[in-house]
Amino acid sequence: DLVPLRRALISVSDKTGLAELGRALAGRGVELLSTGGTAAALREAGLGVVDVAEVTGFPEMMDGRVKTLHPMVHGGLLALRDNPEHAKAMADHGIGAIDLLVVNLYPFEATVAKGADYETCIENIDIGGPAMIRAAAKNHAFVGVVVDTDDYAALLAELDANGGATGLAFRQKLALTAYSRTAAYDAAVSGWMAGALEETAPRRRAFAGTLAQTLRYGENPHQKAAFYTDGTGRPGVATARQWQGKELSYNNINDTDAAFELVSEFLPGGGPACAIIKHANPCGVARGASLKEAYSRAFDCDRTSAFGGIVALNMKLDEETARAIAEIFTEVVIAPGADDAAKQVFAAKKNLRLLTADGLANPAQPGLAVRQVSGGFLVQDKDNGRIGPDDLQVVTKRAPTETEIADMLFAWKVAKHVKSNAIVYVKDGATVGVGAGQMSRVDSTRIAARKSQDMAEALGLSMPPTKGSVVASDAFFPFPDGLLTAAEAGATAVIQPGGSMRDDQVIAAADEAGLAMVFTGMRHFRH
Ligand code: 93A
Repeated sequence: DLVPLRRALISVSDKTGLAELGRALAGRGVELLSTGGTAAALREAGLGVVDVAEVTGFPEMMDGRVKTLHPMVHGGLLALRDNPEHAKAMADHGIGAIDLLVVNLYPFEATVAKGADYETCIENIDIGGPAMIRAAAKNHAFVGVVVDTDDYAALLAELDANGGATGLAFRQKLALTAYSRTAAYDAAVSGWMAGALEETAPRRRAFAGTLAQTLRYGENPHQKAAFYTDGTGRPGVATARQWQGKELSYNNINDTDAAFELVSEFLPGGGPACAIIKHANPCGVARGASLKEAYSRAFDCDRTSAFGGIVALNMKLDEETARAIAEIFTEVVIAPGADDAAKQVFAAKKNLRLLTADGLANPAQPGLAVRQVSGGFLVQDKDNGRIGPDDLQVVTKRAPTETEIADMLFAWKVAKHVKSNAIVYVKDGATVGVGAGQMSRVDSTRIAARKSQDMAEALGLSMPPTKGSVVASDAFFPFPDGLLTAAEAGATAVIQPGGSMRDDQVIAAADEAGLAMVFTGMRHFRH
């Protein structure tokens, strides 16, 4: 199954490593064919190369839309070398076998990420490249196909190990990578068109990702796992730069994403903010006069759970905040930048990973949320619903104060990022109790209050921090019991979607307890 490499077609948009590859192949006696720009770059590197136009007998035409779409190319890629009829067709038409295809595609994803206009995006849809990649991959019994500049070194190693030939197992692996690439490429085009046509996103669109990283394991050590990127290049864990610490795990990536998405709800214009995440749920979120204060206040919500947590900040990490974070074991810190002095503080903490993102995520940006079920995928718009003060409908006799409104909106933003049933108590721009992931809403309400009591004991406070707080519920209270539990814990105001059959009873209970309550008309389930 060894195929000696005699003739290669190279057509690449990303010219990284091209000259070196060309030189290495030429040095092994391989004949090089190339399209315009690639051929020019190879010649510039002093290499001999045959133009594809010479092979096809047609010039590249229509702004390059038609360069390689020709039987002289596709016949050379697709012919079965051991099939007499195929061999005869090659001989009859003077088609030469192509043993290796090296292609990387027009940068469609990067063009979209740059915000290019419709026409420019269309021009960056590669047609000839994917056609050749799919042809070569289909014929991997005889042809090798390389679609990633990172695979050049492996190709050369394979040739060296086999006296200038490639083995079947290697070509099969390349073919798999090749089809993954063309699938992800077309999915990017499909996703872009769905957005450009302003269709409701989940309809008639494909989605796929590009393998970014093989992970050591998945959620548990016996599960294999990998990280795929969607090509949008948005600020977040997928594009962040890691400064130190060992490789992120599956759970780290999941939690870091949750932390960063949550903290991005708090624009820096409103002051510093910090979110601490544990097992994808926030265990503390706060604003502060300084970043360090925001961190300390978030930490004080649930000091026990914050141990081994993930910290996200909405501003550049500074030295004093880094020092405060470094006092306990923290898995990951992510921020839109970090001072040199802050990096210095973490340098001594070998196990702490520091990530810097290129800005914050845009919580209002449309996107997809995908989840797997047996036999399929559930696809929906990302929950980018947001509300402001004008969306609040006061339903109680008492209207909330300005401070209560500010805290309610804060609590509501946090509740959106807490697994349902979500209950979030907030006081003065800091969470003071978070109840997450319970099957009963009243349990979440109790647990959050209980945690606040625990913190009061731990901090030596005379009363639990929920005293004088506001409370947010991600979905309506179906009965008054949850609301009354919150009132007992000391909450003075409630924010919730409303819409229960028993809203009347819940409102009456709120009035009786002297609470102010607002309805948002929007629900934030997160399961
Ligand atoms: O416009 S195309 O879809 N038409 C083609 O026939 C074709 N053949 C190769 N684009 C085509 N390519 C692409 O050109 C390759 O996928 C590669 O990305 C690019 C290399 O062009 P150049 O060598 O001129 O830089």
